Amino acid sequence: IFAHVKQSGAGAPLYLRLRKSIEDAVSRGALLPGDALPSERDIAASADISRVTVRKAIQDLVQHGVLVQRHGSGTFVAPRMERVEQSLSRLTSFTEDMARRGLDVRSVWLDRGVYAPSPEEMMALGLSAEAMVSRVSRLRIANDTPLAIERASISAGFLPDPNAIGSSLYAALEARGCKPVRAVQRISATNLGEADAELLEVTPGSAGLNIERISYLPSGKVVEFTRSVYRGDAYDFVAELRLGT
Ligand code: 16G
Repeated sequence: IFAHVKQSGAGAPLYLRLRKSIEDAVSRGALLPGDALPSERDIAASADISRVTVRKAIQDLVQHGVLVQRHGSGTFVAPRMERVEQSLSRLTSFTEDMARRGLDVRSVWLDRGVYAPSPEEMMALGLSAEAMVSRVSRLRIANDTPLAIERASISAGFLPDPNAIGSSLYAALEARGCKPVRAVQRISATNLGEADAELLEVTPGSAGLNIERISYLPSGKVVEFTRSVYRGDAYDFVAELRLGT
């Protein structure tokens, strides 16, 4: 892949020629989604070009979503991303949504614990200042592609021990007899900040969707207040509209 970079694309800057060789290798399948790229040093040596040039080509490809960089573990060919079409009219959990599509679900815990509620949580969940709140923050991953960061707040009255959740929050709530039956969801556009972009393996500033979900028990009590950031390049939210008055 790298040996003939210098002989290719005469006249073009070297980093563009390297970039083209990597893109070609990806499109003809010599490099597959998820494959690790050799180190900058090794690429520089086999192509006989400087590491600065290699870095520039790699950064360019990361920006264009061809490669992804994972902190500490290197550079990989980006997993092929099919957009997820998500209905806006059914109340489902991430686990259910992904299972229905036949995708493997994984979560990385970012935070779980019981805290004194923030003013925002008190408002959303209707809590008094003395009540406690269980926070469950996870990076949600389907088939090895991180899709969303979800930060859920649940009144500790409904979920006293966030450590007792297995892989699904809704399954845990259902087991405790407090599964939500209705939710109000608000979606707005955002540009991902550094930290969220790194978790979602996209370039900082990429498009994202902020989604806030407040869900209710049959009694009308709020059970969940979740703020999520979804990858803008991964989701289509679909709603059916009917002519109304
Ligand atoms: C969904 C919900 C989230 C809920 C989670 C539970 C959105 C934007 N978010 O992803 O509010 O907490 O499902 O999933 O739809 P789980 O049962 O797999 O943990």
